[in-house]
Amino acid sequence: MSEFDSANAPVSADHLCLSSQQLADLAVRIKQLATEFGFADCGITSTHNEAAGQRLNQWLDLGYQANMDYMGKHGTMRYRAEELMPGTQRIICLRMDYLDPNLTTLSSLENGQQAYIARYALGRDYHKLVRKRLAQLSKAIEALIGPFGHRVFVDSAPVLEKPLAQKAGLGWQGKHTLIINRKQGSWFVLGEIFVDLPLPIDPPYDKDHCSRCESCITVCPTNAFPQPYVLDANRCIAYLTIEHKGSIAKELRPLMGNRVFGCDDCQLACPWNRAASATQEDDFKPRHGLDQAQLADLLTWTETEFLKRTEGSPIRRVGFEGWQRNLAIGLGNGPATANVFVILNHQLALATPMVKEHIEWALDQLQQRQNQNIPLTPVPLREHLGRKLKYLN
Ligand code: B12
Ligand code: SF4
Ligand code: SF4
Repeated sequence: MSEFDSANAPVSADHLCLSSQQLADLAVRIKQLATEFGFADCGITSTHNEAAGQRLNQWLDLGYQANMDYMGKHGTMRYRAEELMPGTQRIICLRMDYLDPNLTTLSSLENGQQAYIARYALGRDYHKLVRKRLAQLSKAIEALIGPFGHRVFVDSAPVLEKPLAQKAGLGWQGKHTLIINRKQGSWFVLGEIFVDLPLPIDPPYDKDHCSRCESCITVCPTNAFPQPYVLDANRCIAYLTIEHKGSIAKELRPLMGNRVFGCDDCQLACPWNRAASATQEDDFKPRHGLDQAQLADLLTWTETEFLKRTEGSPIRRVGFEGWQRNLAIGLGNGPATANVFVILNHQLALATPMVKEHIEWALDQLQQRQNQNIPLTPVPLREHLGRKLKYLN
């Protein structure tokens, strides 16, 4: 029987009976369990997140959330954990790697006939996988100490996950705003368990290793950083291709290239990702050949096919109409082949008015490219990275 094991353990506040030594031992055990459940790192932090909350409010005031109204909807709850889950005393922050380093990445970005899908979205939806593991981890903690108050989150509620992860010691927020681990890069997702246990707190990650580097800002295709450490979602391709509903501004379309779901350029440019760690999860491996898919083939999917092939995938979030819109833009930015003209013209008759407008734009772009030899927009990453690129070619 473990020292935490007590068959009659009461719920919530009575856990305060655990001595500080028992709480310290429990924190160590939780971190071991986190590794066993596939997490790359785990840190524990307090609920205090006011400074990040103030910066969130500034960001919202500037309108950088674009149409993501949910970012401002819950007010202070997003940075005051006790308001989200009364009784919360600590937040256990975790991260899980998702990158398959054997994927061809840069060449996919450069191939105007291929669809580029963000590396996190090629396999199973991380929300499902991480949530399952967080629930298993919580159960394992419960097996040690008996029932306790807790709730798991993975991008699923108003939680400022990145500042919490930084405070829990998982890494620093880079100029591209994502959390980076100095040894393992940034190709991971975050999750949390809010608990009512007064566990010992880990020191925050106070260093910032960005230094004078500005690679992410330089390569961003749409110039989405008004200043370092601040992202304007209105211009971010990840926002446009995943969260944005309706028409995409014409001036941004040529800059999107073949990125049809999410964007990784700022992470690809980051020197701390040169030796990033690989995922241990088969669930993150590409499904349905999505890492090599041709834009034109994807545009021929019917809605039924879309729903079938994106089952359990994060791509579902964009919906069939958004998916078709993104593919039309990708095709408009690619080579003007006879096949592409045929497919776009065929889809024109079937499309909704919003998609139709994007297909017409794509046809116009291709026509112009054919007539006046408008060159394809180059991907600045290759030139930027030069010989520094060791993998993800
Ligand atoms: C909204 C959202 C988006 C939006 C807006 C992104 C953004 N940067 O805010 C869009 C749709 C664009 C997006 C894109 C992506 N996202 Co997203 N997204 C979120 C979400 C839901 C909220 C993020 C948030 O709170 N934004 C609000 C702003 C205010 O927060 P912030 O960027 O941290 O802003 C801080 C800085 O500006 C800082 N600050 C301001 N001035 C200064 C000055 C200095 C000197 C410093 C140090 C800091 C600083 O203060 C602010 C508050 O702390 C989180 C999940 C969650 N619930 O937290 C996932 C999340 C951030 N996304 C994630 C991912 C993976 C992505 C993509 C990589 C997906 C892709 N490949 O397409 C891209 C990356 C784009 C990018 N460079 O950020 C992961 C990040 C994991 C990691 N390693 O950090 C998260 C945590 C989801 C998860 N559970 O794993 N996302
Ligand atoms: S995800 Fe792409 S578009 Fe968004 S900030 Fe990063 S490089 Fe720019
Ligand atoms: S590319 Fe450079 S500036 Fe951007 S996050 Fe990485 S280290 Fe920081």
